[in-house]
Amino acid sequence: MHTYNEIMKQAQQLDKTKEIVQSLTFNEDAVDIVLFTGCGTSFYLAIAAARYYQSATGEVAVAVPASELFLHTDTHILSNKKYNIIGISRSGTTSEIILALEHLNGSENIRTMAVTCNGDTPMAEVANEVIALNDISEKSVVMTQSFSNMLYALQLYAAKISQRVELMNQLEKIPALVKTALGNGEQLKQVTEDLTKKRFIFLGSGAYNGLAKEATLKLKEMTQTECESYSNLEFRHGPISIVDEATVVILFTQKETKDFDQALIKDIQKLGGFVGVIGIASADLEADLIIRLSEDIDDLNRLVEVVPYFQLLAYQRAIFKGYDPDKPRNLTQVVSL
Ligand code: F1P
Repeated sequence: MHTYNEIMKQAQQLDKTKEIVQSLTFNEDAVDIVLFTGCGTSFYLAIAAARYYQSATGEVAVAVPASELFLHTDTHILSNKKYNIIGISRSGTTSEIILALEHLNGSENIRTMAVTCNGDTPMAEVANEVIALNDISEKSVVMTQSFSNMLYALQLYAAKISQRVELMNQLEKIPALVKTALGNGEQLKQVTEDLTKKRFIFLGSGAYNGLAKEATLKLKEMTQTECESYSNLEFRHGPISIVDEATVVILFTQKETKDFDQALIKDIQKLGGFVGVIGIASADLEADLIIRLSEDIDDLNRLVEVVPYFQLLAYQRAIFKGYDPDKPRNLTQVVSL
């Protein structure tokens, strides 16, 4: 059971990741835009990391799928701006990420960084800087601890660049919080073991939108369930029409969404949908399932604490339905063009 072991051992890896990032020195020369890129899970990670980076440092940060950078370069890259392009890839060998970095390398306005679980790859070779988490060698096809660890590494990187000690202090709590989260999988069983539920929707805004997208991918990869993700309040603008008794909506809440959560939950429940909430939630919030997280840490710093919940949701659902999470359908560990 590689997938299960890799999920359950991610807290220990986070401690190692912290040491690695803390031991590195980074190029801090100013750029106009920090662009995060990757494919699949690594692209969803890029979305969360970009939102975190911009909020932490006050610098402009965007996320673009790696293939877009060589297919539609002018759509994404301005020749008169300076970029730090941060490529994310567990394997460091995915075709599109290498093509993208090779395509952009050489321009005097662009410097690159690779964030990977393998520092001995063409991707790491091509980049100007590298964060290599070499201890993570996932056997599983689906990305689990590589996702949480590369996201954590990029949060620590942003905190370092910003020189904001309070961010670093909060991020240091993450390995312990993830350990606790990994012990809370039981709470998900009323969803994972209910086969009348056929459709899953994950709602997350800001940096949590990247997590919502990654949650859909985990469930798709491990259970082939059709699922969707939206920014929380976007859901009412059309997609809500698909809600019925077979629909589960998992809502990632944050301080900023608090005033809007209850009405959204009620609107979904009125249509027969089941709503699970993960995050800070006031004592009077009503939903079908609430996984209440402590307020000791800001929502943006706690991103990685939320990850085990949706990974375990996908894993438990796969096991309950009789699928083997180690052998996801139609997938390979590395995609080559
Ligand atoms: C990215 C990725 C994964 C996906 C599958 C194929 O790989 O697309 O998101 O789950 O396993 O590879 P990488 O570039 O991060 O190695």
